[in-house]
Amino acid sequence: MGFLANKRALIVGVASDRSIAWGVAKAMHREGAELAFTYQTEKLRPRAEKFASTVESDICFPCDVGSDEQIDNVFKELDNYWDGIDIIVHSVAYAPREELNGLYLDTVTREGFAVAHDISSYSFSALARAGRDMMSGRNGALLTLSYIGSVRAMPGYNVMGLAKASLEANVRYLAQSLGPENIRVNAISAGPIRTLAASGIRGFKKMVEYYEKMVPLGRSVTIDEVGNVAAFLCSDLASGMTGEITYVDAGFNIVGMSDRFLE
Ligand code: NAD
Ligand code: 0WE
Repeated sequence: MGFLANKRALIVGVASDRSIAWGVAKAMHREGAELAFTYQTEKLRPRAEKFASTVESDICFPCDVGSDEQIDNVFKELDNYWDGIDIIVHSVAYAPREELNGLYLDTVTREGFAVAHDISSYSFSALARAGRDMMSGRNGALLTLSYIGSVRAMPGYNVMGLAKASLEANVRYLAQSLGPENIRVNAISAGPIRTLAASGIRGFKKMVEYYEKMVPLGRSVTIDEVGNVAAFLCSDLASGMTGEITYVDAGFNIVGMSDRFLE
């Protein structure tokens, strides 16, 4: 029996078979969890339904996380299928594309700042609030995805770095808020992975090349490697962990200088 047997998980953020959320969904399914999915726009609905079916799920709801109404609706609808929920995975980020290229100070705007923080950080709290009643009394777990640009200045990540810093603080405050209800809240800080969110980012290929030279493992991480850690963090195996930011980055965050530069 898998270590997520009898667990029910809502996965927010599958857009393609390269999505980190898809790696999470596959790992959770393998470990025995029952899954439900949301999709951002109607355009993505057929794709979401196809992905759901490959992990034996027929539960898919629309959810733009910028809308409280749509977030509330997800849990109203879910109530018709499940009597409770154990896991919510938040794998969503957005900032206006123009603000992810060039120097931070040359690109940041009041509007872009607000949108980035709303969609990439506040939405995690919004999901936690809306899902709280269905999660109570069952060793629940919330998980989100972050990036090291939250704590180090990285070229071009810009306002997203500020939004991820907010998201990571969000993890700590949600952990403190929900601890008394035995709901744990954690994040994975993943290394760069070529997903839709990374496509069209200027210099992304060069960034991955640099990263592969820097990291102890000498290679990038995969969505399946992130998915395995996600499944663990949301399982009872991690019952003593909350408020934690766990790096799944081939060791990037611990390196000062790579030996490879002396070769
Ligand atoms: P992805 O494009 O596959 O997923 C991003 C998801 O965000 C998509 O499903 C998209 O529909 C969703 N989204 C954006 N705005 C939304 C909104 N308003 N409402 C609902 N959904 C919305 O890319 P990904 O790389 O899998 O990104 C998932 C998470 O992983 C993000 O939080 C990202 O910051 C994080 N992350 C990515 C990397 C990387 O290099 N790819 C590294 C570390 C962390
Ligand atoms: O979190 C991310 C990307 C999130 C993201 C991606 C987009 C592209 C499309 C947020 N908003 C948008 N808006 C769009 O219009 N990553 C960790 C991947 C990423 O993005 C970068 C990176 C890395 C790594 C942007 C600049 C520099 C590095």
